[in-house]
Amino acid sequence: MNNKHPIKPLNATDVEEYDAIIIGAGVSGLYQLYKLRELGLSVRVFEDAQGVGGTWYWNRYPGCRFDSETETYCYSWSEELLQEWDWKEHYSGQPENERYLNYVADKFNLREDIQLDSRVTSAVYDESASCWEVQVENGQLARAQFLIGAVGVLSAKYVPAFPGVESFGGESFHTSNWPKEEVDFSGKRVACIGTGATAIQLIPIVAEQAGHLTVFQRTANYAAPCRNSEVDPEVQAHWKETYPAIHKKCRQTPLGFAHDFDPRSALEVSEEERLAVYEKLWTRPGFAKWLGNFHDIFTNAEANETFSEFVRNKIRQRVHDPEVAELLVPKDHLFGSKRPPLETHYYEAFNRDNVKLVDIRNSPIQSITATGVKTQEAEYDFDVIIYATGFDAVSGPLTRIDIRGEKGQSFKEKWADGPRNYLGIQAAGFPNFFIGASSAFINYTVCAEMMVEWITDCIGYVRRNNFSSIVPSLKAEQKWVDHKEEIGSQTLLFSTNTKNWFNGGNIPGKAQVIQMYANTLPEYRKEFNESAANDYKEFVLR
Ligand code: N01
Repeated sequence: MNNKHPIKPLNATDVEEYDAIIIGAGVSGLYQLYKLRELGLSVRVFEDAQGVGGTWYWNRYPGCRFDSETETYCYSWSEELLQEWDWKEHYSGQPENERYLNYVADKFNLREDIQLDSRVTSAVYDESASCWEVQVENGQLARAQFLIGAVGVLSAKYVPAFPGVESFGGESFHTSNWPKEEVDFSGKRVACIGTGATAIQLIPIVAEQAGHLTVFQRTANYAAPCRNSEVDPEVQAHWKETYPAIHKKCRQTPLGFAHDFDPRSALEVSEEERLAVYEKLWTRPGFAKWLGNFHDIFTNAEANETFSEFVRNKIRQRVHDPEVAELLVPKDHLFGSKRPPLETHYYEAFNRDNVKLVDIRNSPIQSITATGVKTQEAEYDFDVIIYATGFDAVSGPLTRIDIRGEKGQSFKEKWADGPRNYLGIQAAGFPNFFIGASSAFINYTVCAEMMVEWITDCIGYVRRNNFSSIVPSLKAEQKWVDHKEEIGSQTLLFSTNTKNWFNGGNIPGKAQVIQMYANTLPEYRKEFNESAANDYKEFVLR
């Protein structure tokens, strides 16, 4: 319960009325607005930020970029947009991604329905009227039959509760709340806490600018070369000619990308052949090393170990100091059991004289002091501390809003032991509330588009048939939760042995369960389609 913003009683007089309210103007929210307007609905989007873009608005730290191939990570839903927009890089950077989403907002006149700087603090379902009443931080109230939480999966930042965080006298930033103005690191003593995908993008750039950079690492990661480059005009033209085929392929591959797994097992070829395959994969850009690899590195630990060891040796070759190299070599998990970060000169940063790696696995951070960081073994002074410490993922962005469903039940309490929903899209007891953030992993854009389109069709069905509400049955929800667990237990990526945001293990005290749906995208789409084709029979329509 958010005491700072107590829920106002329903039936207040100054309440705005819409058909649908969307929380969030990121990749999902913008497309959802476009689709619901197409359906003829009056829509209001409330966005916390001062601009559109979601992830690509907030994460403006140096080095932030797509970790996925640009031509497969952009919107696929407007041929006109695809033809108009020229991408600059194969792994597009944050500034361009933010410009792109602003261009989308302008091109489709979306801004008139978006209210920026408007953080939603609560949403209460009014059973008698089958509608939601939403309260914004400024006290504004709005009601709508449908509520869509397009809040993203990685938007609730996580800062560990180190004692003394507030006492630090220098500048400090969380990577997902980075200032718009350039941060000047020149001559400064900088700390970076965390070595996840975000830190791995940021560290090489800050290392070049800072007087000195100290990196605090708890867990080493398998970072693979991004091999980003500019898009040649011929490639751009080819994309434009073949976008329908590129995006069709993304919709058909297991993980939503234009990569194909090698159908062989890593264990059925000779060691010589296996190494030759790995060397070739290593020269390719992006996720090819992961998603173009032998298929069983996803499911078979022995097969995966052959590639994990290959990557460990690549790290050892790049880092000059053998002790530092060994610290950077992951030994407690397998390659791809977390989404592998893509890097540019990450390991070389640790060869610089002005960069120091501090192992906080064996000597944890005890506190943040007025002047820096205190570990079990030493104290360090800094001018700047960067928290690259990740997110309370998937459930965090929703549970920080006080959402109340039927009979006043709290969404936060319902999800206390992990996400409970049907199809990743609706929760029993919360009619007309749709979770509009990617609930399958890997290519978030492909998944987000699929969910937006399903939600739109579902709302269209409800309205055409004069129903007032739709909500999954408890039975359907339980079946889905069990199914999600079973599918998740079959892949190394979601293994609960590895503590990461996919399984809630990165947040102390958070229930460790699979947060997302680990099935292939075609299977997921089939489940969506079947549900709609069967007149939403797993749902209660009133
Ligand atoms: O967050 P993370 P991230 N003491 O949770 C450390 C997406 N993404 O922002 O591993 C000390 O991966 C933590 O240590 P450990 C992508 O999907 C996409 O980097 O828990 N350290 C870890 O090193 C990615 O998966 C792009 O031991 C602490 C780090 O903080 C997701 O975002 C780019 C700590 C957090 O790593 C999240 O990545 C970047 C503590 N108490 C990110 N608590 C694209 O390119 C945490 N840490 C699209």
